[in-house]
Amino acid sequence: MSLNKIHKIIRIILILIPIMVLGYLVDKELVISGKLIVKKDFGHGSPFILDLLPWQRVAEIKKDDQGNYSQKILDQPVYFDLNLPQRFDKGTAEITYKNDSIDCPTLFQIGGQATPNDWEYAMKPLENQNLDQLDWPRVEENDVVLYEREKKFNTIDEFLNNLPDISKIAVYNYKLDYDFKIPDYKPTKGLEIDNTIRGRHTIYTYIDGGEPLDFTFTVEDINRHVGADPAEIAVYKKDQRIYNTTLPDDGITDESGESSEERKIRLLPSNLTQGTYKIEIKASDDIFIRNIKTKEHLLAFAGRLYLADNDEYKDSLSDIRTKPTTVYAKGYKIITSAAHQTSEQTIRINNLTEPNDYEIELAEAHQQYSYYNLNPRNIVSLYSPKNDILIEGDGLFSFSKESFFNPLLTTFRDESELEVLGINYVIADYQTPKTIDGWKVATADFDLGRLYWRENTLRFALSIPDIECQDKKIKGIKFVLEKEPLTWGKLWEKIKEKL
Ligand SMILES: [Ca+2]
Repeated sequence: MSLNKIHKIIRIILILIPIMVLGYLVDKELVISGKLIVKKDFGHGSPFILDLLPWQRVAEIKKDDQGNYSQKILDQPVYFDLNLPQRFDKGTAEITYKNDSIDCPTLFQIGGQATPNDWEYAMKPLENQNLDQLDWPRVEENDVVLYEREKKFNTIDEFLNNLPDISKIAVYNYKLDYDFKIPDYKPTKGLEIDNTIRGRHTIYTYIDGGEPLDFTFTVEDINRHVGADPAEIAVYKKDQRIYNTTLPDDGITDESGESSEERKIRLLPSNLTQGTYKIEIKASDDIFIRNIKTKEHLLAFAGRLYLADNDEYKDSLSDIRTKPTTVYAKGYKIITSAAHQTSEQTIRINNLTEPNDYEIELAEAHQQYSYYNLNPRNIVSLYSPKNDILIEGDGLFSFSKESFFNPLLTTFRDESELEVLGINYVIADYQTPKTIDGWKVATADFDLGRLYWRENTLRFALSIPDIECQDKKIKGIKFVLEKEPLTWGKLWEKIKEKL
């Protein structure tokens, strides 16, 4: 080879290197293929998947005899950030972990933060041993599994097209499209709730074809906390938002504790068809709903009910009532807590005549006290002498037996409950984790467009509700991220943006 030729080759190489480096950097930034895989093992840091937080809830990272690094979770939930060069449309999370010394069936979930509120996560199952242990005949298609007490359907479609009575179906991580109808429903003159409730609530109601959906909320803002307190009320049919209205802040944004005049907000969407409607009230704890008047007579609060008729608020609300309240509740777990020291009290479940009737002493404010309903088919009464308590749970609450109704599907929890509830079918979007070299590998898919992005960062939570009775170590976190691949035209636009 002549010297000239060698010079030429060197020159070409010298030109190619910066082009390749530039290409690599551009691809890293723009992800031209549309696909990016990021991983964290616990032996090394990752620029994409940050450490588990808060540090108090995780042990030190340890290396085992096989050279695997892992981190034990001491308390839950723990969080981590996924820090990406840009936004993606879809993501599959893959968690590699071990369950050691388990004394309870494990439930392990991952959630993506879904709104700016740091408590709102879209949760997906990683492992549910209660479901893994269900030994009914099953039909599996793609990621969906249908369990049948007695074999009847051969495909998922056959089941969906011939849907049995929804009271016989339990769902798990599955959105079942169904219409809840009350066959003998008759409109009445409506109802009025003259109890004060505080902050955000979700209400279910029911109308027939000719009946209007008509609600009037009387609202007061007690201005205990700094900031504006708008109240947004939205109406949903199935998951579709069909109406919303906002009551702006009362104009007082300091924490004077001075309440403004009562204001009314009316909800009257038109042209609605028969069925169940969900009313979501988004408001801070400064917002007190003093009264609800409606043309409907079925009205159930879901998940949360904050009773507020207590002297605690008499400086702000001179006409606050302090009469005891009875709430009717259905659900497996009912959690109560006193909001202040002055409202520490003893709650009564039912009349104390049956073995499952109960008294719950709310001995300490803010502490949660749980009641487990052994027969979740039954409605229990919950008597609060002083109010100013937060009632939470997986079920529904109402202020009278007559207004109670349950339009919701049963969520699968464990097999023992299925018999009591008369459930014959369980449908789930779920896959049992694989076991590889003694470690479990579980995946969950996310529609990243539905999660809350801060710049190019997403936050995830790992939830293990029964952490006390198990020992869980995480060895790896991986994400497969996807978006539309970049075409040459789009690529040029992106490059121009960067220039
Ligand atoms: Ca205000």
